[in-house]
Amino acid sequence: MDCIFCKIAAGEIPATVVYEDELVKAFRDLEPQAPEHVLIIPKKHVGSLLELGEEDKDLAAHILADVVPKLAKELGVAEKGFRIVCNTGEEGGQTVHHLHVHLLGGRSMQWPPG
Ligand code: DGP
Repeated sequence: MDCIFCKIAAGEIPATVVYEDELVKAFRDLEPQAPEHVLIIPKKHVGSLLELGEEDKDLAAHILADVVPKLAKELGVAEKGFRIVCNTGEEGGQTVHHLHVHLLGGRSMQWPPG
């Protein structure tokens, strides 16, 4: 499968990796939208949130409950606050079809998003 994030997960394409374990990889976004902007991806290919299966519930919980808070603290944005975004589908603004959670921080976020 020709998936850029699968290639990053496999180390075939370079990325600035900030965290990695057996299930996920986190790396800096190529087009940062905030002073801190990292993407957290599952190493296995999951096309989007809509493709998470029953067997992926531990993976989803790991990303949200373990990796996001850990990285927010390590990146120094936990105290002031940060945003996570999971663009899904065309109108959701998803451009890379491998599930990824954006973690953005280091500036004040606006609402509503664009
Ligand atoms: P989304 O619009 O939610 O699908 O966001 C995809 C993000 O992925 C976008 O912010 C740019 C980033 N991105 C795309 N290709 C690469 C890449 O090759 N390396 C890195 N580090 N980020 C990428």
